[in-house]
Amino acid sequence: MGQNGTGPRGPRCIALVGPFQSGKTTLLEAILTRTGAVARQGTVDAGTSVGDASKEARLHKMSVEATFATANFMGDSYTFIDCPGSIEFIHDMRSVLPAIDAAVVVCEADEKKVPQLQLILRELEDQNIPHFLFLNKIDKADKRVRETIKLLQPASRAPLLLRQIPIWNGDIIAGFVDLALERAYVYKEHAPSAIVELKGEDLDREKEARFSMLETLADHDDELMEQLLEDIPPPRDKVFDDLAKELRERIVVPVLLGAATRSNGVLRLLKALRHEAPTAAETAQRLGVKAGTDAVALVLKTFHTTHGGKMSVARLLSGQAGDGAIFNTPGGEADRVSGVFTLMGQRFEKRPQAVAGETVAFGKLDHAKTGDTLSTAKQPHAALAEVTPYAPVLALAVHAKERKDDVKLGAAFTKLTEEDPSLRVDHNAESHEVVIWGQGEMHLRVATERLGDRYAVPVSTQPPTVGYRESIRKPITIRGRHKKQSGGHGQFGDVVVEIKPLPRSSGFKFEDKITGGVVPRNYIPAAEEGVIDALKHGPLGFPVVDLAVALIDGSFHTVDSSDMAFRIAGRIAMVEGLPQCQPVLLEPIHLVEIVCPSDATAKMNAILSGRRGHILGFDTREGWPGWDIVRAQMAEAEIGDLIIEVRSATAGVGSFTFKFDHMAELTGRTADQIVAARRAAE
Ligand SMILES: Nc1nc2c(ncn2[C@@H]2O[C@H](COP(=O)(O)OP(=O)(O)OP(=O)(O)O)[C@@H](O)[C@H]2O)c(=O)[nH]1
Ligand SMILES: [Mg+2]
Repeated sequence: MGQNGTGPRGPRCIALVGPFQSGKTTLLEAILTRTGAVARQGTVDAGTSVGDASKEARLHKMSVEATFATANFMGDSYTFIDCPGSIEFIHDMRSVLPAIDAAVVVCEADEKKVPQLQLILRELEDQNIPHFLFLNKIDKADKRVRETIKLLQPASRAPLLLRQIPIWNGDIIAGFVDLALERAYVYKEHAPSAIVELKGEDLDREKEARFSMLETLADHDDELMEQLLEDIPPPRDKVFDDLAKELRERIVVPVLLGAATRSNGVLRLLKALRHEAPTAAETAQRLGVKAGTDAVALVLKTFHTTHGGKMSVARLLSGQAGDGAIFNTPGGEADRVSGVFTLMGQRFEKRPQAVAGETVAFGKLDHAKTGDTLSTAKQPHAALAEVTPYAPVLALAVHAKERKDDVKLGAAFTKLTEEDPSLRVDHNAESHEVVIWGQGEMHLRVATERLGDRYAVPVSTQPPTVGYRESIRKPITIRGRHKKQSGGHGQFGDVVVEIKPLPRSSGFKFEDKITGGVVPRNYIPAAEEGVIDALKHGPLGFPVVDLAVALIDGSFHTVDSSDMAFRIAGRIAMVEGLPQCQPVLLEPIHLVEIVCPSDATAKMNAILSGRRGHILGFDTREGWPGWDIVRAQMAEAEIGDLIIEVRSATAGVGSFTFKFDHMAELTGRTADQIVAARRAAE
């Protein structure tokens, strides 16, 4: 298949990915303008882009979810997916990757963004997705492109293959030479570049750069290697075939240049996608979908729209699906399509049935979730992909500002987590808080904004309650007596208990050591209940753990004793006894593992120490050259907003996981403050 091949190649699906703020949304805008899908190129800064059209994206001037837009280019339909660059919203990118034909990694010549680039390339490498690099913001270039490639190369496992070299006019890049076509172009603002004659010094540089490109290609093509060694100019079609083949096999990462704001380099990018990216049929093959009459689709994103209800954006990988089609979900439910739509950012346009390769929104699939493989066959189709969200790192307790909205809030949470599976909502039975877990500060901010704006439930938030406990350090024996004589029937219960500390994680043990029936058998469970009542809220204000209580003595009254009286007596013994047992605060300690670029490791150590962390050591991160992993034990209270510091010390790429390890005693000023805060809150 050469560059001159014409005729339609079928629908494509291409993701625009890359580090934060590298120009993905701007590039989408340029592509939509170039292909005639929009009349005038909008900008992110003026809030007129198709990509960042949601209220939250406009507000923060950044992409906060995947945006889909379908355009036509040379007779084929292309759906572009503008993915957010921030690691906090990376799940939207990870969810769409399995179904795309190729990705365009938009990046810039910025050393600080190399770890982010590495993170994104790793996702593509792990999922075997062919990808181009689009070196954007070339209008601001202050380095030689070759130097930039050297800077970026460590982020990629496959060699970066320079496909174009710049033509400099003084300090400004005025155009480029396409090394495959051997043609020179000068950039025109918002218009296709003009072909110019390739001559002089540019011609010499072209020869050298082209040779270097061919050498890299020849590493995997013996025939080409021979031609190079024998100085035979390889035919142009052969070069294009090799470029396409090595891209698809992910042997190389072709690099194209451009400036999205000026629409420079966009047409060449589109042509490269047209000629070199795998077709939908090839992608279906990669995913193991057999071509057939049954429709098979992968759900890439779920939206809840105000007017159209639930929309499931899916790529159809085989067959056809129109209004009324019935999809089987992995859960075995039958979902009926109610409307098929083409997407243009926030706009959904009704259209006839979709065919294999197209990316569309299906209306009102009640059960389908993001990540589901849907099929119209009788049996559910094997899952084409499984994308598990990263473990969340930040939590907020959320409640509706007005009580009447509580039910509405529950429904809103369901929709919110359907739209974004990397959010998790937990109900804390102990603190009665609803806690929303997410991937970072901005992620949670956007989630709470959406609750207010999209779902009309204004909420307030606060840091979630830490699971403190308390225990005792000294044993004691104490009597609890409940006696009341009011009118007719009295109440009488009387117990003596021995309270004693137990080792950590022992919980609570109750022992019945009554002899001679001084407390009748039938009242003993009630006395125990009374003890347990008191443990829910110890003298410091927290649940009491790691102690044993033995019932050793007591007395009763034949008429006035009752379960209730003994329960009260049991509680009295504890309420009076516990404060005398040297109560001590316990706090949850977690094992934390931070991953970060190695140059930030020292900073991580400082952050951990500053937060009462106990550093256990650090290692190089396996399979991640240039990254470290730092392990520490850390109090839950200090982990609360740890991610904010970690991200700011690592240009947004550091992260961590944590799991509960043990409860530890906490004394001194910090403990006093926690107890005082608890008292004040009661
Ligand atoms: N000079 C210059 N600026 C650009 C270019 N492309 C984008 N920008 C600017 O870079 C900033 C970020 O652009 P976006 O398109 O929002 O970047 P993004 O990659 O979509 O950002 P996120 O989605 O938030 O990761 C904006 O201020 C753009 O105007 C370019 O080619 N040249
Ligand atoms: Mg964007």
